[in-house]
Amino acid sequence: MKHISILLALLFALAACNADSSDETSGMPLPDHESTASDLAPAEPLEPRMEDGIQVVEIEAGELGFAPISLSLEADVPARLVFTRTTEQTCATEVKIPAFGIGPVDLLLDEAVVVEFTPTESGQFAFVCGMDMQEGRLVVQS
Ligand SMILES: [Cu+2]
Repeated sequence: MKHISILLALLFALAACNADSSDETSGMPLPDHESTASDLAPAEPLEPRMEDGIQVVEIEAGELGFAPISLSLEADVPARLVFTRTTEQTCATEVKIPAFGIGPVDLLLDEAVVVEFTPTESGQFAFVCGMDMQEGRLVVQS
């Protein structure tokens, strides 16, 4: 049930974000307006920073889910994802990366939990909470 209220909260947040742009999108043809596409597109995958040859990304598991929700990784380079759960109001008390056989790993409140692996193939892979409901995305490129 928590997922439903989180979803609703997200929808309300999205509706609020879109409210001020409703005037320009109500007309039939979309004006050739540079911000339109990026307003609707999902967030660009976050680039990791390199530390001693390891791609490092910090990921927060908060009330609205994982942040960043999408990150890019280079294939065949070791990756270190540092998860920190910052709320009790989430079911993301575990994380899994099924494509790479990782987890479930416990996410303790306000504790940095390190997940290390080397993505060996390119593609898009999910990292998910223990119940496969909250989800983020790894975009692996070779
Ligand atoms: Cu869940």
